[in-house]
Formats: sequence, C-alpha cells, structure tokens
Amino acid sequence: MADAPLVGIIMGSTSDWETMRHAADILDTLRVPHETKVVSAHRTPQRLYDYATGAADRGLKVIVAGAGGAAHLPGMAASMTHLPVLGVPVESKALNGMDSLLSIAQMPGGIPVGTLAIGKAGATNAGLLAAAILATGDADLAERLKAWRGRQTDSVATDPA
Ligand code: RP5
Repeated sequence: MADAPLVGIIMGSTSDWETMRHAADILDTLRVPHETKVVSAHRTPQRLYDYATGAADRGLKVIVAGAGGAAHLPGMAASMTHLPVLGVPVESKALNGMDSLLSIAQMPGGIPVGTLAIGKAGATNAGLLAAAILATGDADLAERLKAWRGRQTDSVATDPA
C-alpha cells in the first residue's frame, strides 16, 4: 500500500496542473507522499469545505494551493484548517498572474498563507518549502533535501558560455 499523503496539492482548475505539477515533481524527487486534487473555491465550494476541514484528520501536514485570477482558494483553505497553507499564484492570461499574486498574498492578519512566486518557480518552491517543513521532524527527509540542494549547487557552471 502506498504511504499516506503528507502534502495535499490542490488547484482551482485542471488548467492549473501545468504549473502545479512542478510542486508534485519536487515531492516525487524527495520521496514525500502527496496527493493532487482539483478543488475550486467558486465552482466546487462544498468540495473545498470538505477537503480543508478534513485535511488534518486525514493525516495531511501541509497544503499547497494554486489558483489563478481572483485566487481565493489558498485563503479559503487556510480559513478552514490550522495546517500551513502555501499559495502558488498561477499565471493568468489577462494580468500575467499579478491578480493571482495579490489575491493570495494580501491576506488580512490572522489567517496566513505563505505566498510563493508566480508560476513554475512558485510551484517548485512550494514543493521545496513543504518538504522543508516536514523535514524539521524527519531526519531522513532533511538529508534528502540537503542532498538535492547540494546537487543543485554542483550543477551551477562557473563559466557563462
Ligand atoms: C481559477 O481560474 C483557476 O485556478 C484557474 O487558474 C483559472 C482559470 O480556470 P479555467 O477557466 O481554466 O478552468 O479558478
């Protein structure tokens, strides 16, 4: 049986997957059990309610939520769980993700969402940050994360051409 997921990656639409798969890829690489679901704050509000309120009891430790436009998914998820929520602003067509970024980052004090960069970089970093949070209580994962960082360092060329 596969390990129970520790990270829940949710996104507002199947169209967000092209961005959010980068969070899943990192968690795959670091061997962090995770699940991926489409949960829309405005199209499937009951699904969001059920997901967020049940997340901790199902054993999830971190939620990564990606959305674009009027991106209320991360904030609404955070309002219904005490788990850390990392928000990924998906690059929107109309405003290139600035709308998503501001919607996710500008949470009123009291309900935090850890907001990452727009698009692929944000999704990648959300996966890395979720792993880093879990690694504070998992020495083996901490070693895998340090090794990943070391490989990244080693891959940086000294010469530009
Ligand atoms: C948001 O609207 C989603 O997170 C997505 O980024 C955006 C567009 O969704 P689709 O129209 O592609 O389903 O809710």
